[in-house]
Amino acid sequence: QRESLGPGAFVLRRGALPDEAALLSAVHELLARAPLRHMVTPGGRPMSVATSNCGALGWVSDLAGYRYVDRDPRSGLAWPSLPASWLRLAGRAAAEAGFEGFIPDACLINRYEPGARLSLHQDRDERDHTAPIVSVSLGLPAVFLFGGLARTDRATRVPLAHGDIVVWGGPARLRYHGVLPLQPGHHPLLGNYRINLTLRRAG
Ligand code: MD3
Ligand code: FE
Repeated sequence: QRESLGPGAFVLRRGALPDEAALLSAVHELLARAPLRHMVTPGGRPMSVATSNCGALGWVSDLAGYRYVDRDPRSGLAWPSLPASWLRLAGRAAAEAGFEGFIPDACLINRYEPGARLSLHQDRDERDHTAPIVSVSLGLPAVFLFGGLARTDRATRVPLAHGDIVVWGGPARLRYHGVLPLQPGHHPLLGNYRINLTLRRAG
């Protein structure tokens, strides 16, 4: 049931399906407290993906750069806590992929509407790259681009559907990755959106 995407990267297809209702109700509660927003890249362009966070730390981007901060810059309040059930889900998924003892302290919530995309990048703003990242896909399907350690390495395309969990760690942790523009569609629980949760150890 664990499918390898290469060294250190594993998909647990539909692994979050048993928790879909609880995950979505928690997402909606969290987003009421820390609303989605289109962050601006250091180059000054608003991202097509809308973002929020929960956990002790949250990822932000603005004209000054990318970083993790302990407060939502919009409200000045601490980010909402990471739900305990998400910690358990992330720990269980990481362990299934061979990464024991994963305790995330940050979760990015990314929302894609049709046309939204994420260009190839590395996740290197976390302090310790030995911890894996666990991602949970909800709603409309997307095509994930999985590149190499250099930006110019050829990327493979991985379809990700509602409920899929992916764990990236070890030799996969610093591989370039992105998401192709979301195709329009309708999902019974999320309408025309895709939501991706990425659980990380940032601090
Ligand atoms: C592979 N998000 O928020 S999650 C991101 O679907 C991000 O929203 C995408 O990339 C999304 O930074 C992809 C999967 C993911 C996350 C981190 C990775 C894949 C990764 C780090 C290294 C390699
Ligand atoms: Fe990323």
